[in-house]
Amino acid sequence: MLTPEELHFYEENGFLLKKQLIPLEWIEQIKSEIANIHDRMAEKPVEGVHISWEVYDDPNKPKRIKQLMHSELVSPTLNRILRCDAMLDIVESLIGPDISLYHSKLLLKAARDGTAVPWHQDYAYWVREDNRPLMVNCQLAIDPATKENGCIQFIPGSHKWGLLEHERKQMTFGVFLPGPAYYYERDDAVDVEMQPGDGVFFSALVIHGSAPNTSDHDRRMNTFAYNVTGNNMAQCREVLRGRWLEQSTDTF
Ligand SMILES: O=C(O)CCC(=O)C(=O)O
Repeated sequence: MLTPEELHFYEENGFLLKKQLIPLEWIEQIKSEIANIHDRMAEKPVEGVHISWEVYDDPNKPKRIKQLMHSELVSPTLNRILRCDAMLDIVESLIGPDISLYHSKLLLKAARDGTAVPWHQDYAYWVREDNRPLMVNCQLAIDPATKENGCIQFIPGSHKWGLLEHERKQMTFGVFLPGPAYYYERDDAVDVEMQPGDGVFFSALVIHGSAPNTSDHDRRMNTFAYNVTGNNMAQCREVLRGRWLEQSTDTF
């Protein structure tokens, strides 16, 4: 559970870093479960998993995954983590006791080749009439995340600005805030550097993005997105905790 100070920080800033959220043994298991994932997915897709590939001008570059949606289907340990008490206790502090899985995705910003994520609010993707902006994300570090390899960045307090107008393009992370470029450095942004096992929780409305990976080190992260059960139920994958669990048939 979160301390009153941590809750206050989240309410004021729209994000909160929890150091050592998940034990390192579990992170090592994830690493072995996703070893060679780029080549494996290029060779043989897994049913139910949706891959967004990096797009390069250079046709000789190897195929690299930008985002792997429904990562719980490729990593049993991610599937275990998304429902573990260490995770759900914090989610409960942030959105209450009725928790559903919205989705789980790997963000595999590959060494040298991983591209930027433009500034956006997740709710710009998720907004629907039957979907209030109640969701919370947890981005879990599998590798160290640094400024050089493109750690996540937030605009503190921007979750209080409401949903802003976004531009839309037919591409992965194709919903983004208008600006001088797809991604650009902002003076009002804070970098959240992380060690393996750390997790950063953030609101559906906080503005975030990340720079390209200019280092020789992969920046593999997994974002778990949780929703209040009953809020846009059609988009949720599974009821995880709360009074709805007994009533539900588990998956949707
Ligand atoms: O991978 C990143 O740096 C950003 C990911 C993101 O936008 C998200 O998890 O919602």
